[in-house]
Amino acid sequence: MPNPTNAGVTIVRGDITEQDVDAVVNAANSSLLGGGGVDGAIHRKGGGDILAECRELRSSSHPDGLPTGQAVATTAGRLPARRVIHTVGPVWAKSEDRSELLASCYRESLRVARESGARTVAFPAISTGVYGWPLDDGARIAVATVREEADDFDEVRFVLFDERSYEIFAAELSGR
Ligand code: AR6
Repeated sequence: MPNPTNAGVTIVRGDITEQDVDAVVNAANSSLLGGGGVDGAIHRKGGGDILAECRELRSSSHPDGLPTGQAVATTAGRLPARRVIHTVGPVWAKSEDRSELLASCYRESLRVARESGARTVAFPAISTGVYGWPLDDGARIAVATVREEADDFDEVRFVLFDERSYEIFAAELSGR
């Protein structure tokens, strides 16, 4: 059932690496070995333990990389969060509707969060940076998907890095 009241769904303007929550979600790529944007910031600030665990996951459960739309958890190293959940967003494509893959990132991240006992989770705006997803559509998918799952958590927080993405997510959450 969708959660029409946004109970437990919050929004802040800020940096995902500074969130003191049970789990922060990383907008990773399928290599799990780091990159730019959110991914770069998480590995830089979190330190080498996260990368070491990612390498282990690659050699054990995901030798071909993590498929788009899926999620895995690691330690959070030096970050204030307890866990990092790495998910791989779809690259935006005009010729193909990949919305279900983007929704899957939010859904699967929350499934992994739930399995690891997390009560508070923070998300960046997956795929809306390097992967080129239009912000308004990315916000619509993010909010709709998280609302369906938020009852299982004390808080699911959207962390938006810049004013424009904050405004777009805020408008989506308030139904404007
Ligand atoms: N905290 C919160 N949001 C941030 C931060 C931060 N520290 N830094 C950037 N953003 P992106 P993607 C915003 O590019 O589109 C990487 O190289 C940013 O403004 O991080 O899913 C990976 O390795 C944007 O709105 O992720 C992949 O190869 C949003 O976070 C690829 O980028 C997502 O931007 C993934 O691309």
